[in-house]
Amino acid sequence: MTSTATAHPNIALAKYWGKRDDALIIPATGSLSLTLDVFPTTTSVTVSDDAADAVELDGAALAGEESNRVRSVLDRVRELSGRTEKARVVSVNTVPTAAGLASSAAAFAALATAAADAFGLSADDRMLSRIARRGSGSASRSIFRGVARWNAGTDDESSYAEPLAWHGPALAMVVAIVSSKRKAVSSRTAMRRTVETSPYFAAWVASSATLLEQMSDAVAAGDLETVGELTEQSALRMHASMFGAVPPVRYLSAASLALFDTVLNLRSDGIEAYATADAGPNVKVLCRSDQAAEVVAGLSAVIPDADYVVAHAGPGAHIVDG
Ligand code: 2P0
Repeated sequence: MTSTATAHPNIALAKYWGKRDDALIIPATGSLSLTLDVFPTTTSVTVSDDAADAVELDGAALAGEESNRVRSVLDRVRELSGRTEKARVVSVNTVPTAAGLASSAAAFAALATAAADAFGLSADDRMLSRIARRGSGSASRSIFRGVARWNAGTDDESSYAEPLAWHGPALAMVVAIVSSKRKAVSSRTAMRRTVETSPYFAAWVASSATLLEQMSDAVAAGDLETVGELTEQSALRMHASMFGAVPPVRYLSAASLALFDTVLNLRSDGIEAYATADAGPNVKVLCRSDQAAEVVAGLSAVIPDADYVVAHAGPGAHIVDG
């Protein structure tokens, strides 16, 4: 039995950074994101009689830490379905892996969806979100289309994402790619270092709780200006918490900061644009769909050597075969 699923990356507007439980991936903060319509990952899971799970990513066999994360999702699906067979997993990414473009979110959302189907587990979206979370925290949000909120929770059952309705202007995310290089420090390592060594981590956690509620209210009101301003605050506070780690974690480059500056200038010219950045130097700019072309023009005039990709709100994870 083979099942194939596709999922898309999501970009957090209110960031997840730091865990309270490393094994179950229970986050220290809730988060809120937009699932995009670009860079999907497609994953097939075949139940097999093999002695071990086999995982292939973009044509190469996966071993070590990354295959352990795949196995933790498969183990959870086996546990919930009461089955013991192994699986063959074949995954194809369309985004540069590990460059801060959320490839793991799409990958683990697709894996959870395909694996549950292959093992005959009837899982609703909340359960799929919890299963995807075991592979990568941010994957809990890519189960859902458009805007989603991951409630931090306190245990496996209470830590899941859910969709939020958005009745504001149609949203776009301009992705400014300044580097597609694999990051030097994985987000998992960087998060742990921030939790363990940054004196700013406690302030990050405390301020995130308030910001998440403010952002959820602004989403319910369709208020892009407030969502956007909070998006920038969340990103910069998250990076500030990493700057305080020992040794410091610095994903933002000079080009990233130039993009943040340019976005601020676009705003003073009346374009609703708000910058965010994740575990890498690439910058994502939240804006109205009907202003995305102006945002690209404004950014590329100042930073011509970045690549720009316009994304819109995209679909949730779904099965693509029968
Ligand atoms: C996010 N990031 O909310 C944050 C913002 C990066 C910066 O979630 O350890 O791959 O697998 O749970 O989800 C990237 O980290 O980390 C991430 P794990 P994940 O999107």
